[in-house]
Amino acid sequence: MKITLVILTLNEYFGLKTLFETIPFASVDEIIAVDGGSSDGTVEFLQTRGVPVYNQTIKGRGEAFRVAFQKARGDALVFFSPDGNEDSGDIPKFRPYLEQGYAMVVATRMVKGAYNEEDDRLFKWRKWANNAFNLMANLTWNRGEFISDTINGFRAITRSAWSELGLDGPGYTIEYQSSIRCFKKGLPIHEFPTREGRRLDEKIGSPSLKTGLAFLRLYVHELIIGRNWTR
Ligand SMILES: Nc1nc2c(ncn2[C@@H]2O[C@H](COP(=O)(O)OP(=O)(O)OP(=O)(O)O)[C@@H](O)[C@H]2O)c(=O)[nH]1
Ligand SMILES: [Mg+2]
Repeated sequence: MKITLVILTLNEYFGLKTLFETIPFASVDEIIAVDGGSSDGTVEFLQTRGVPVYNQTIKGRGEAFRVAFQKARGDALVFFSPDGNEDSGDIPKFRPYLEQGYAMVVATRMVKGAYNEEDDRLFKWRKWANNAFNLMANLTWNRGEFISDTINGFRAITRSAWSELGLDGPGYTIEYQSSIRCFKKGLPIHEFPTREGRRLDEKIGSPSLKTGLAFLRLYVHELIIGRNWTR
């Protein structure tokens, strides 16, 4: 099975500079980047290291997934965000499960043996909100084994699953939608525990309230459309 590693960037020069050399390139067959309009040297950094960078014409992470599937040649794509949240050492862990036939493989921050960036805080607002959305998706659509992290971006999706799922979700909802539609179709998902790191720079990534409302809108939309979407 050919696997493409997709680096997703929007002004991640700082993280990339720190993490790039830690990426286990030999564990994948192709590496590309999809960039959402960086102006901090991210694109130049990747290009000088031989990584083809595809620029989005439409903004958002959802669109980045769509561009990735248009441009990559792999049978499955592993999505990696080089901002410090994701452990590059986990990249080789996706392959065995993809080769076993799982449609989607997710690095989970929500099981025993895993770590969520808020685990050492008293008030884990983001984690709790994620767990609430996660429970809603499982209770509404999942008829298989409970999935603990329907939202995390660190995941792999096969090309054949992608073509069935017809994902059109905007921005940060793309992963939640990918999990929901796998549930609806009964496609098999496998999770392995990961340790979520801190963002390497001081930037704030996804705005929590706006992203939460977008998740809610997506959940309602998926309730309304059921299994009727265009592939
Ligand atoms: N290609 C592309 N990448 C994006 C876009 N928006 C965000 N990203 C990247 O997606 C990854 C995750 O985004 P973040 O903003 O860190 O979201 P987050 O992890 O929920 O937020 P933090 O916890 O603050 O890091 C990062 O590597 C971003 O650079 C986009 O529109 N296009
Ligand atoms: Mg992040």
